Amino acid sequence: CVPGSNTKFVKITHPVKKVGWSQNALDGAWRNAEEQSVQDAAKAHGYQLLRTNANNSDVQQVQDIENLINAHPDVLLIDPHTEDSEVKPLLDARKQCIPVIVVDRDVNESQATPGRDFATFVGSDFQKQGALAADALIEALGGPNTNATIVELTGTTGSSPAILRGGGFDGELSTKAPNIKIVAEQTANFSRATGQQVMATLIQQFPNIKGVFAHNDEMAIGAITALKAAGKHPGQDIKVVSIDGTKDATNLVLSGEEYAVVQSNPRLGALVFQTLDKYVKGEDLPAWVVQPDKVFKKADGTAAAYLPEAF
Ligand code: GYE
Repeated sequence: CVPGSNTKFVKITHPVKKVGWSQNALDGAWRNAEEQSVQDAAKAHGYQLLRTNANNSDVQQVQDIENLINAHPDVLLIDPHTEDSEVKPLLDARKQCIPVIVVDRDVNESQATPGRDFATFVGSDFQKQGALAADALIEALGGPNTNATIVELTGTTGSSPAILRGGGFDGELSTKAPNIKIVAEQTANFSRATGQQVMATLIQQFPNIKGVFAHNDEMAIGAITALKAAGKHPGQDIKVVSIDGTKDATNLVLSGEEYAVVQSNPRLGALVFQTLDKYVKGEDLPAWVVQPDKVFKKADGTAAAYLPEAF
């Protein structure tokens, strides 16, 4: 690879010592657990980790990645805030012969291709998570023939988990239970406080809804607070399902206020560094290294069994 030559695929031929890591935010249990697992895995491998935190800002993350490129790491790990915004600095890394592994959130693969522009994507199947959440909510509401209205609290607009969880959920719902209608889809930026605010407004507008799907646990927890403040009884008159598997949400499943939590395992570090090792050895990588996830409910004992390892 010759820097500036626009080489299509960067193979590293020297041992890895310095790893750049661009984190999109550190704003809650999920991201803290992910961050910890990346740091632990880097340490276990004896790598130096150059860390940045973009605080949910695309402008900041683009700058962070450019700064990391200037520090000449042997490899760069990027967890992009949104699908499109970090494509440009990712391609800049490639031009500087620095291989990139995309972690957790994907980039828009019509603009950057795994195996050519970056080594691979390591992360969960967000679309499947969305479909699993729909299956759980359908079950909670009484099955495929149920007539009901629900609302969807979406994650950060333009982020791969928000796009794919939304698509997976909406597709599964409309095919499996066409009479359960989504009356509002509104973003709450993966945030508990925003989830509470948005739900407080939605429950006034749509007092007869029977279900809530939140793209992450934090928003569901905020929504449950708002629903109770509005006189609703989550778990009884309104069923709530969300994604992540935090300790707080798993406890709400056990207390009955949430019906189910779909896992999105944040502990990606070990898998990322295993993948990096394979890459350094010259092994062919798949375009996507999938992190498998489960569903946690109260009735079947899965939530109680999972709780000790929740984050
Ligand atoms: O669901 C959310 C966090 O990218 C899958 O980011 C991750 C999401 C996670 O803010 O809680």
